[in-house]
Amino acid sequence: MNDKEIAQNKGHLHPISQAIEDIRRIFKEMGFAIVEGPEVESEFYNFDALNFPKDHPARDMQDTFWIKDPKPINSGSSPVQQEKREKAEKMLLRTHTSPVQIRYMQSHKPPFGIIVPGKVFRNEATDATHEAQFYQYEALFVAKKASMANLKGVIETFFKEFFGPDVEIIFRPSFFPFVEPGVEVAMKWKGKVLEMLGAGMVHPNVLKAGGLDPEQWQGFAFGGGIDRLILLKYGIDDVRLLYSGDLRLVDQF
Ligand code: YSA
Repeated sequence: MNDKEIAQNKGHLHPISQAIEDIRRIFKEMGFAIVEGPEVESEFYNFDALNFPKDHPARDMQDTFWIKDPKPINSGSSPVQQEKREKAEKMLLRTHTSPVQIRYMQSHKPPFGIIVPGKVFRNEATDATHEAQFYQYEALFVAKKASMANLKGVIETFFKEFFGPDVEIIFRPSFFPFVEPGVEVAMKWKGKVLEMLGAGMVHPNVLKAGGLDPEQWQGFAFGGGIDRLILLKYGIDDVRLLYSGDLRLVDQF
């Protein structure tokens, strides 16, 4: 067997796993802890606790994979038990990694900074920049004082470490119910502007849902697409190729 054949047979990490390793390393160096959360989530953590109004379009069947026929959590039939059961039974495949923000705040005392890489799911049509199952990385920082300047600094440091010092990123205003103010970060890609992440200062209602007093604590958060980081870093044309199992793509990494 020649050297090339030996190298080919050795195997290696998939580019998504490599990107997750890079993300973990870069944020660890900035002092963030690596955290995970469940992929099957409750409507409460995925939407309610994140300040999504009841009628927000993101809750539509088109965006969310709801879990069918969940098992009853108790068998009582009083109105209170029925209401509890209905609330508890609405389960889904998480549409973003943001529910881990609430879970972490509920079980940890600030100050803290966490990074959550993980799989998410959306019931939507796929194209070159959209998959129905893809990866996000979520960051949450909570302390007595936190500012948009801190948020911008952390995001810029991450992009420079991931892409190299000359990377160009665009900050522009955006809206997410769980932050105020909200921004997004985009990059130029194939003559278009491609959204890379959503971010902002944690909304007081979200701090409250996490059991924290917004008079005492401030925070910033962001959540970005890992697949899109890979598209731009390696010049891949279509996110769907990452899930195709085609070794001609995977073996290039
Ligand atoms: C916003 C503010 C915060 O304080 C914290 C997090 C966020 C992000 C929010 N949770 C969210 O999911 N926003 S998003 O729907 O715009 O997705 C975030 C990123 O995921 C996008 O910028 C994009 O990079 C990626 N993404 C979204 N849908 C995708 C996708 N990547 C591949 N396929 C899809 N279908």
